[in-house]
Order: sequence, then structure tokens, then C-alpha cells
Amino acid sequence: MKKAVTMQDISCVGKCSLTVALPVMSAMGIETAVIPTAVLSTHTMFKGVTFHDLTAEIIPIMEHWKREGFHFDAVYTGYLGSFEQLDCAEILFRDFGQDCVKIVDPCMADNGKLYTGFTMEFAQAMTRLCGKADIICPNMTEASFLLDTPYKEKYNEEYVRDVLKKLTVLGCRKAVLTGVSFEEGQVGAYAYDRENDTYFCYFTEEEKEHFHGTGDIWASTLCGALVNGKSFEEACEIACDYVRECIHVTIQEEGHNLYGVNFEQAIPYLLMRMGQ
Ligand code: PXL
Repeated sequence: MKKAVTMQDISCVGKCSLTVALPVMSAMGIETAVIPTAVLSTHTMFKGVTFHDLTAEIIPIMEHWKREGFHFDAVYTGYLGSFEQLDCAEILFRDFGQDCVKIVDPCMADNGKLYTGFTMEFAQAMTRLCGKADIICPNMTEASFLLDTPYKEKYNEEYVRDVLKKLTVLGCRKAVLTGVSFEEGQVGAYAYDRENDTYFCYFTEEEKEHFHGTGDIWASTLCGALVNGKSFEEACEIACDYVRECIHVTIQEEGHNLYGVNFEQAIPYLLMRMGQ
């Protein structure tokens, strides 16, 4: 059985970070270990969020795992809340990142703005972790903060290709931008492979609503598909299709959640798409 470890927070309500990464990757048939970085009552789009930091547990958890000789096929980091947690993620990569795929989803911003609690200094520090990854998967906003360039709502293919090249200069092998859209009604992912100097893109029909947590579902699916032996390109396609399906299933329900998607009832679609 393939194994992965993911390091991110647990937002008790909100359908993001660990509460999607764990079920999605488990459903894909991957034994998924977790490093919970913090416990929040909800994700940070709600007001009055409670927050309990778990940073002090991270190094002892990894020390124990080293004594046990655990090995993983993938290491995937998501939402990290402090400089110290970025350092812990680097240690995770150093100690458990040999012979496995290392994915960094630099969760910190969307729609042109940093999430509550994040700063430009944090974005700057995140570039170092990105440099240690095989694959990074920011959205357009996160890419602009990583590169310290102004966020553009409208852009063309040339601009996206330039951003991708600059992202791989941080040191990762591949960068994939999510939520890329050149024309209304179409959205997808655009990737660059530094080693082969090749681009890849994939688009689907854009659903009518936007939700939180879809980036986490995208990255979890990418990770799961890669661990299960899909090519990078196919893994990107499956991730795009599954996120689209999650949104589609969500908005069909009257009075549906606004804070997260119905990824649960779209799991059969994911497994069909995976050929599982
Ligand atoms: O989906 C990213 C995410 C993860 N974790 C927490 C968040 C967010 C986005 O806002 O607030 C706590």
C-alpha cells in the first residue's frame, strides 16, 4: 500500500486542509499520515475563529517517526501558519523527502489578497520551502505574492508562462498554477517543467460559483494521483475534473453550503476518473 504524509491545519468546520486531504487521499487508496499544525474552529473566512497552535508537537512527532523508520511515497504541505512551521516543513522534507514526491501548496492568498494573518514576510519565507519542493501549486494570487509582483486579474498566456518560469527559479522542478482562466467559462491549470522546458495546460468548463477549500482538494488529488502512478499531466487533469465535479454536485443542492464543496458525494466520480 502506498503511503503519504500531509502537513496542514485541521479546521473543524469548513471543508479545507486536513478535513479534505485525509478523506480524499484515503478514498484514493493511499495510507495517509498527518501532521496537524493547528486546530481551528473553522477556516479563517469565518469571524471569531478559535485557534490552537500545535507547532510544539511537530518535531517530537517527526523524531518518533524517525525512530520507527517510517517511509512515505509523498510528502505534501498545505496551509502553514508561522515561520516556525515553515522550518518544520523543511525538516519534514529533509528527513522524509528522500525518494518521494514533495508537493508544496503555498496556501496563503486568493482573489488578490493574503488570507487573514499572513504577511509579505511570510510569503517571502514561503519561497524557500517552494524551492525544496518537486512540485508547487499556487493560485495566481499566491504566485504574485511569491514573486512579489502585482496581482493581475486579467492576463494572457505569455504572462502565465513567464510567471511559471519565475516560480521554478525558486528551485522547484515543476510549478503548476491553478484557477487559470483566459476566457469566461473556462478554468484550469497551467504547468511548467523546468527540467524538460515544457509547458502543459488543461481547462474545464467553469462552474458558476466559487468555494473555499477547492485548492486543497486540487492539491490532495494531484498528490493521490501521482502516488498511484499517474503521470503529472494526467494527475493535473484528474484534479481539475474532480474539483469541477465537486462544485457541480454542491450547487445542485438547494440551500447548499457556502463555505466548502460537497467533495464527499463526488468521490465515486474521482474513483471512476482514476480507473479504481
Ligand atoms: O483552504 C486553505 C485554508 C486552509 N486552512 C485554513 C484556512 C484556509 C483558507 O482560508 O483559513 C485555516
